[in-house]
Amino acid sequence: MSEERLVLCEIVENVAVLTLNRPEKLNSFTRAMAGQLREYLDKVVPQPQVRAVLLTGAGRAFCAGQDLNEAPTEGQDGGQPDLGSIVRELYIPLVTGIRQSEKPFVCAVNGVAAGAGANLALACDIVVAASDATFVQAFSKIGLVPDCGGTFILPRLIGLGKASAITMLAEKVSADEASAMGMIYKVIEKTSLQQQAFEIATTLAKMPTRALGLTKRALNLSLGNDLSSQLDLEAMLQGEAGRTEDFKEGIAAFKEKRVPRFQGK
Ligand code: LHQ
Repeated sequence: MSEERLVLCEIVENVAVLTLNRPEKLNSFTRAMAGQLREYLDKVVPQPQVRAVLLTGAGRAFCAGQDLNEAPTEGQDGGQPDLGSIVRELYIPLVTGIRQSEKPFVCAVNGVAAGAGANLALACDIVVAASDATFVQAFSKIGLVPDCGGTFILPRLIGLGKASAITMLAEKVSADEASAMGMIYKVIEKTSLQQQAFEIATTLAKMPTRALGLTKRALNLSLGNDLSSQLDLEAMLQGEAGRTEDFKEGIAAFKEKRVPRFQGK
């Protein structure tokens, strides 16, 4: 990993706090920054002491997407550029890393989230945004198509009509509008965003981690399943949840009328 810390990572109260850290360039993604985030997703998030993840940005932006100074307009041989290989190498591992992780991800969108930055935020499980944050599907403005799963998740979150409008027009969507259309969970007053987002993450980190992970798996698979497959899947996952220590603790705490102490096992 390079010396420059383009993504900060600290583990606090079982929460891995990942902060995109190129504030002077609105945390836009260079290859190096994407590599550092991927390394944390691969090596830190799976650690047992990490029971929730909080993703946010340093400075006034969450993330302005791909660093356009690093976006090639021609290939190495002077021919056509291959942006598809950049998407495959840099971005697909980030989105799959978030979606396939069985840890809950909270995203605190602290300012503008544009292009790949917007869709990376939407890949997280619980997305909260500062009252002055904005979301821009900036791709069409530069002749590109949405990536990072935007064409998958947006129609599911906000419906095909609104997804078509915001991706084609590339208009800024305010945090309030994003919340009203179901794109994000909620809007938080700017000054308390980080504290409240951290509280959501620590709440998750004290919950039955395996059950949350299995819930995420069920929600992921629901996007492609029919009802009967999903009902079978739920039965299978309930079987797995029922074999966890946290289930035993949850039932014991209920019977003893006390607060459960979940261990994430
Ligand atoms: C930036 C960027 C940026 C570099 C602001 N890059 N410097 C996948 C595969 C391969 C190739 C291409 O892309 C992709 C996926 C994608 O993500 S495509 C979409 C890429 N992102 C964009 O098109 C967004 C470009 N940025 C903007 O539209 C605006 O900067 C937004 C709306 C994000 C914020 O506007 P303002 O608040 O007015 O800030 P600003 O424009 O003044 O930017 C501040 C600085 O950040 C400025 O640098 P400077 O040295 O002049 O102060 C910008 O150049 C820099 N910056 N975004 N993506």
